[in-house]
Formats: sequence, C-alpha cells, structure tokens
Amino acid sequence: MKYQPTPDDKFSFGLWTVGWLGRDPFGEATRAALDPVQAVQRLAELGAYGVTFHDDDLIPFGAAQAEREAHVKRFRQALDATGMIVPMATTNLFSHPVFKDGAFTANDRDVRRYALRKTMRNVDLAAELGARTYVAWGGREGAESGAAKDVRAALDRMKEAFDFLAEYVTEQGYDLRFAIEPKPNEPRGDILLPTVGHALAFIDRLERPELFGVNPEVGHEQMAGLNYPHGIAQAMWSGKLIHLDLNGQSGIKYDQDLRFGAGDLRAAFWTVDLLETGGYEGPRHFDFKPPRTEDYDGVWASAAGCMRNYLILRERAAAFRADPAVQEALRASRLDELAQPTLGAGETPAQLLADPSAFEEFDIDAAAERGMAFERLDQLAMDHLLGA
Ligand code: XLS
Ligand code: MN
Ligand code: MN
Repeated sequence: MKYQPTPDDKFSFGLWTVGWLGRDPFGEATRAALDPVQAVQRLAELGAYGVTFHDDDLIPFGAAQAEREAHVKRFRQALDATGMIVPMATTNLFSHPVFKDGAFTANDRDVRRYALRKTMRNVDLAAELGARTYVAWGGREGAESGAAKDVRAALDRMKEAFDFLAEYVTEQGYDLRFAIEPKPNEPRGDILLPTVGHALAFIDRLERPELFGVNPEVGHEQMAGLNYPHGIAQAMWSGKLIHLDLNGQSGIKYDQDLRFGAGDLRAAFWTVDLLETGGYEGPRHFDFKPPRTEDYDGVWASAAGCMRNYLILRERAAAFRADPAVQEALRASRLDELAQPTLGAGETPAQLLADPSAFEEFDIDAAAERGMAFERLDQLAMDHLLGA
C-alpha cells in the first residue's frame, strides 16, 4: 500500500501525544485516559517503530515502588510483544505545582535538588529501556516579570544541572545523549533557551558538549516567527541535530501541536527535503496533540496522518530533487557556486588584495543586474509539492 509506514521509516510518538486527553486552559478533558500499553499496540499497528515518554506518562507521579515496577513491567511486555523500541525519554518537570517556578533554575534550591533527583531516576529507566536520547524541555524555566529571574544566575544553575547530569551518565556508562528542546514561551511568559540558536550557544558553554544536542520542534520555532528548516540546518551544521519534534503550527500564536503537515505545509516540505538529503539518521518523532474535538478514532487518524504526510512529502521532495528541470534551475540559481569556497585553497589576504578581478576590475553593475532565478526554482518546488 502506498504511503504505508514501516519500522524502517523510524517514526516515533510520545505517549503524551496520542494520550493527550484534551485538557486546555479553558476546558476539561474530552477523552478518557489511554492505557500506555494500548498506545504502544495501536502505534505499532499503524507502522511506528518507537514510543517515547515522560516519567509521569508511564508511572503516575508519586507512585509507590511496587506500583512503579508493575507499570514498567507491563510497558516492557508491550514493547517486547510489538517489537517497538524506546528511542528517547524525558522528564516531566512542569506539571506538578512544585515546579511552578521551574526545575533546574527554580529560585528555590530544594526544588532544584528534587528536580535533579527526579531526572536521574528517569535517566536510569531510559537507559534500562535502551533509549539513546534524553530530551530536556525546560517548560517552566523562565519568568513572567523582569526582577523575578536573574537570567545569568539561572543560566549558571542550568549549566550546573546539565554538567552534573552529563557526569552522572558518564559515570554510569550509559550510552545516552541529552537533547535540549527550545521553546520561546508557554507555559512561562518567557522561557530560557527560547530558540535553537540560544540552545546551541548554551551547549558550547557546557563541560561535556559532546554529550549534548538539540531537539527542535517545528511549532516552537514557528511560534517565534522563525524558519524551522533553517534552524535544523544550523543544528545539523553544528553536528547537534540528534532528535526532533515534528508537528504543525499556523503562524505566531499559542503552541498548536497540530499533526505534521498541517499548518505551514511549505516549511514541512523543506523540512522533509532537508532531513532526507542532509544525512539525519535519528527518529522522525511526532510531538503533536490530536485536537480535543476528536474521539479515539480521530486520535488514531491524526497519528496516522502525521506519518502519511511525512511519506507523501518524502516522495514529493525526492521527485523535486530528481527532476532534470529542477537540477537545471538549481544551476541557474547558482547553488553549485555557493558550494564553492570563496577563497582559493590557502589564499591569503595579500593574495586577495593582489587580485584585481575581485575589486578593481570587478564589474559591479553587471553583477548587480544578474537575476537569481529563484522564482522559477520555487515554482518548480510548488508544482512538485502540489502534485501538479
Ligand atoms: C512542550 C514540549 C514537550 C516536550 C517534552 O511544548 O513540546 O512536549 O517535547 O517535554
Ligand atoms: Mn509544541
Ligand atoms: Mn516537544
């Protein structure tokens, strides 16, 4: 069947995505709780290869040890029965009221110490279940007002937390890297590490940067009006795209978490094109929320839609790249020239200064007149995207 996902496509979903009950700031849940075991089974049937979770998605917050073990055991059995894997896990450091001022950067020191313990505990479980990536989304790390957070001190505390966790993972011999997930706002008025760029710069200041990457989410960059494919391209260029959250978003507004392909379809096309041609080998992870209008049939239709849209876009992007007219248009737009270094091999400042063709004899007017032919190129992309 066409566009039928298989495990080779590496599609994964968070338990909290299909398991979202539809509770929002204005209304109660519209769906009954979903058993994680059922989520694993249904996602496997739909063609996903992996499932991810926050600690509290799998084991209710505050569960006693015996209860905890029972939940993990049932989950593990469902994984074994379906062949599903756990490529990634993460910590819920935002739902419980104790985290109202953040976790790793809460002003209260005891809250910060508790947050570290809660994370270490789930890092252990993640490693036990074979996860290779540990996502850290600092949803409550931020503020609503200026004096409430000393951002430089908070970044010191954030660095302290990540350096400590990296040390812990190394000491334990876990094969696990951390992926920091940026988001500009919601639930805090302003969140620390708001964009991919902020996160990349922060990682450079850590003691073991090699254990860190980013987990960019489509909607989070678009909430800030940013170009998602450009953001992940820079993460790739930095060797830091180790995981990602695919979903849909319509412009600068609240975090919509629409299914992948909804919202900005052109950005979705370029995203798939980049992932498929840029050497990204990690999971294609969906972090979306089936709208609260849907019953469970709608939930599974929405999850299937994420994967179907990815596969359609993959086909369209490949057709775009393979089209001789596109290859010609790319040359006309001089993309091949962009790939050439600006300087000759080993060319020195003195040599560039001595090259009259670069300045004295450079025909500025002729160069300024040259068209870039981008519109024709983009229309070819549109034709492929629309199947014209
Ligand atoms: C929320 C985030 C969250 C992370 C995991 O906006 O997307 O779901 O992906 O904690
Ligand atoms: Mn989101
Ligand atoms: Mn996310």
